[in-house]
Amino acid sequence: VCDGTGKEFTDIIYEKSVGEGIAKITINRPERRNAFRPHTIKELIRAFDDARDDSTVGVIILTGKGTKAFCSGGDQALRSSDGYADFESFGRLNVLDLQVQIRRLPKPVIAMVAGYAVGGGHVLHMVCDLTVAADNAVFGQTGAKVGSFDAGYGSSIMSRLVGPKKAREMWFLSRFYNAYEAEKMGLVNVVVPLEKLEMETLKWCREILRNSPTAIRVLKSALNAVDDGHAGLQELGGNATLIFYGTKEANEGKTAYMERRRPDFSKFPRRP
Ligand code: 2NE
Repeated sequence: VCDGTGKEFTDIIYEKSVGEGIAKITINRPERRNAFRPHTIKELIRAFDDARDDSTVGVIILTGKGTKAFCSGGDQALRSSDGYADFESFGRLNVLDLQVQIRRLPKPVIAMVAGYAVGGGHVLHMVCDLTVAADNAVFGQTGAKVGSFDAGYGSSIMSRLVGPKKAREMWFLSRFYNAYEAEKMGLVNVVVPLEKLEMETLKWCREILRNSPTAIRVLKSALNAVDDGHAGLQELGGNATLIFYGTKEANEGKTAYMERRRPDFSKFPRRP
């Protein structure tokens, strides 16, 4: 459980199942219902970076320690006039960077939710590709109650998931919804008994891992492309380039350049 720099994580647990292709990242602040501080987010970003770069990893699980909470959002005790501040004299909203990282990560990220997924913790589960919920899960946005909001992905992705009316209800009323209500609203993929949560999540991981990694990579970027605008197209376009580089046609261009000759693309078809 190291971060690759030899330092142990304090706010998260990072595990990889050797030979299976699954990485599991657990927010480890159960005494605060897994509320995050800037340091927690920095560790999460490092772990997600590692899971992205590790070609043996095909699926990533994001979860919270214990059964009481997935994540209760930003640690309100550390909220300052310019974000959340822990060991620094200025505040940060670095959870927004983490949201973008999860969204652009070319591998599926599954939120495994037991207990509360509220506030910024609710947004984190929404930016994950899939959500497997325990029957004790509770979902909601508390922003309007505690004087906060997420006007980025927290609003736009929610509106896509549950529709514009329900999204307004969630944000304006700050209600909590149980797992079955969340499933009905389209917020989660499946609800299972708490004791089966991990087993069911692993089953979903293994089903994904049986499938083509490139197909999944392109599909993830395609499913996000319209909503993510230029950044979404760039992600999708990057995948086209990645695949094109593996063709003889692309290789002819590079080889010709290296051999200081004119490229000969005449043998490559101009497909209808
Ligand atoms: C999560 C919830 C509903 C759980 O309730 P319950 O009754 O199960 O537990 P309790 O007693 O409220 O919490 C246990 C301990 O965890 C702390 C509590 O203060 C308590 O501490 P002690 O009294 O034992 O010392 N705790 C829980 N959540 C915390 C938090 N977020 N920050 C700091 N301490 C927290 C209930 O605890 C709850 O409603 N929590 C607050 C949820 C919330 O409003 N989150 C912030 C939303 S804003 C946000 O996340 C955000 C954003 O809007 C935009 C950008 C970035 C972040």
